[in-house]
Amino acid sequence: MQNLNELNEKIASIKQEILDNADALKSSRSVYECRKTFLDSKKGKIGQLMKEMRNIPNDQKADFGKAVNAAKEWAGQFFDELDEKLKAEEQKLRYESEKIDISMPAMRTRYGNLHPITTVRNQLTDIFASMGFSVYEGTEIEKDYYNFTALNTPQDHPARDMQDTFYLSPEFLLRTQTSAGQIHVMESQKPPIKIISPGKVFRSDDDATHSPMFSQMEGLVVDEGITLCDLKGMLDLFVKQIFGENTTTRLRPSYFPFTEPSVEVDVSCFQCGGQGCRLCKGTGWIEVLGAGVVNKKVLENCGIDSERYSGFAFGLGLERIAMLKYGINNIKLLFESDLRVLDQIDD
Ligand code: FA5
Repeated sequence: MQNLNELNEKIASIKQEILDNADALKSSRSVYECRKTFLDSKKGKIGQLMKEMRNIPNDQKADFGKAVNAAKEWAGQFFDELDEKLKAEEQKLRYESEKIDISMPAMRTRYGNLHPITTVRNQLTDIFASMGFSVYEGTEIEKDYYNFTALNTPQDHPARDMQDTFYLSPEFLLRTQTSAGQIHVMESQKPPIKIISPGKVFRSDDDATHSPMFSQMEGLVVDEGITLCDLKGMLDLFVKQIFGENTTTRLRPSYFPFTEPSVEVDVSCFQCGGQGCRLCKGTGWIEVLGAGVVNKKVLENCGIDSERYSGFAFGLGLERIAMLKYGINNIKLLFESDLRVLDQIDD
């Protein structure tokens, strides 16, 4: 380039090129790229015009510089306006796409709930706590002595066959009943004693209503003058709270080595009110727990004066109570953690 005229022609053609390109610029990003093509101080088409300064006669240099700067300013303003317009459109589109309809129904939030066994255990604990019972938690691994011998079930006693036991060694086993806790409590506390002992127990037992691992809750009361009547009165109160006001109890003779006399406790069927239905197998009664008056030999094994003190004990299966309460016909459903089942049981 040799003079101002040539420069003006060049500037005019660059401006025209910018205007021609403008229609194709549809995003602020493309405006940014195009701006660089023309205005980048080193490689831009307008930026490079300044390099021509050295070929221009001295008396035209000032005008040349002004003309290039004016072109720069014009192009800068042109791109700024285009950029502003496109950014405004882009923001509008983004707002449209992110718009939230606050009148739409909310997405359902899933809440967890307690497992039915935990719920039943908490309910029973609350009921017994309100009657003045405190909680003793034993251990799942027990000595044979606490699980059997001290409970008046020595080696080769036929009653050991009633519970198929997982032995860990000749001395240690997985407790088969929370009754083992009775001995620990009576060894360490003096009467009056009033405890419940919930926990997991284990037996080699497996069908629709029996599981190798299940939960029991033991109850033990020892004091002066305790009789079977106290047991019956307490159970009457208990079953009304857990199964409903109209539920009554019935005691049937049974056998446990650690109670004498021993009873099975039935409740009147809370589904049919005693008329007979599928739940109670037409009998009007449902068996819920084993109980009895603490055998004198057990008190003596624990160093308690059996002439002065007497007691009652009971033991129930928490899965059995949960199955009755929630109409579950297979104990496995309680251990499979199938949400379709558990979701239906929310007390
Ligand atoms: C006992 O375990 C006695 N210790 C209960 C007891 C305590 C009697 C104090 C007297 C005084 P039994 O073996 O019947 O008794 O078990 C009690 C309850 O545990 C049963 O009624 C049943 O509901 C539940 N149960 C027994 N075996 C299983 C099993 N394999 N799976 C689920 N529940 C079971």
